[in-house]
Amino acid sequence: MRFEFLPRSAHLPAVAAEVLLGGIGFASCGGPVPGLLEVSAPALEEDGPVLCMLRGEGGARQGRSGRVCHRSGDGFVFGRVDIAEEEFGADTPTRLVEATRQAYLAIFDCLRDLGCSHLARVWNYLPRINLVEFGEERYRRFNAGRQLAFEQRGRALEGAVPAACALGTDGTRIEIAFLACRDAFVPIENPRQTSAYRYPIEYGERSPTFSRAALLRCRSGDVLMVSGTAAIVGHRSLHVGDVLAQTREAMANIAAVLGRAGELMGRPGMGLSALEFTVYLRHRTDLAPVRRLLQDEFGLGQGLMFVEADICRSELLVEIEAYGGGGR
Ligand code: 3EB
Repeated sequence: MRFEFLPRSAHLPAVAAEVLLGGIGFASCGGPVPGLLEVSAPALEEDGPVLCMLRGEGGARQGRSGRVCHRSGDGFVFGRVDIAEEEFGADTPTRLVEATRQAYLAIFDCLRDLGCSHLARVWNYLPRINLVEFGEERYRRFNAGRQLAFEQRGRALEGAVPAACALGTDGTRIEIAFLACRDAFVPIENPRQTSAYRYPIEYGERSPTFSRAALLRCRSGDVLMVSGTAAIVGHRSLHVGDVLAQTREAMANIAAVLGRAGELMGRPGMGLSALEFTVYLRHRTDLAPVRRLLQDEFGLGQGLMFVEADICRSELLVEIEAYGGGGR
């Protein structure tokens, strides 16, 4: 199994007919394709990748469990769920909490039905993530709903929690995709960062339930999924207002996660050049300078996908996630 980035020009239905387990497509990726979560955030480069695709090792079976559409095969499930908050009535301080909680309960119930209980990676996209409503930022209410669902299904709130990302969109629905596995994965934390599940209360009553990376043991080789990573050291945001310094700090965080993954596996970890990166930018005008920095200072060129999206703290301008391994 492996992740693969594809450009707009790829013939998606043909790709899907092969061994596509699932994927995340950014507007406008040319879908709809079975298994694909189409996210209401635009990919920024006309000739660059628009799709983060997960290629399986065998045929995939497709199904539905409640609100969740899923494709499964070979001990893995990729699924997606989207929910309109309006389904939960008039807007109140708890409506987003409830919508998020229901989305996650649907995921957990789907995993129980499929006998694939280890939730390894979640992609979270949320309309107007930084908007303060009823005196609290929407991201924090999202965190409350997410953590409540983990708690109510008796799941761990620390340790073996999924790698994740959480971004803001201009869309109208909460859009979530996930990857789960039959066998346990290796959760990885970052020695430079406070674990998100232990962030102090100043970041919200219920902390974000995610790990810094997840390592999957696959037949074709280990697959590493690095969570959305920003310029946070300890629990504080650094370099406010400076997108280039934030990009360098985020890359230093990813390098630290790679180092930690290597330590846990007892051998040299993957290098940055073995990864593909999705770079979320709050402002599309930052695309050229950030791309240049990643090229000049980190030697990256291929395997970069840029997406315009809001980051989950209003002072953060960039968030970077990465995928690697899995063989061909
Ligand atoms: C952070 O490190 C930055 O809420 O699922 C990164 C990855 C971030 C995942 C999430 C949030 C999430 O806190 C934001």
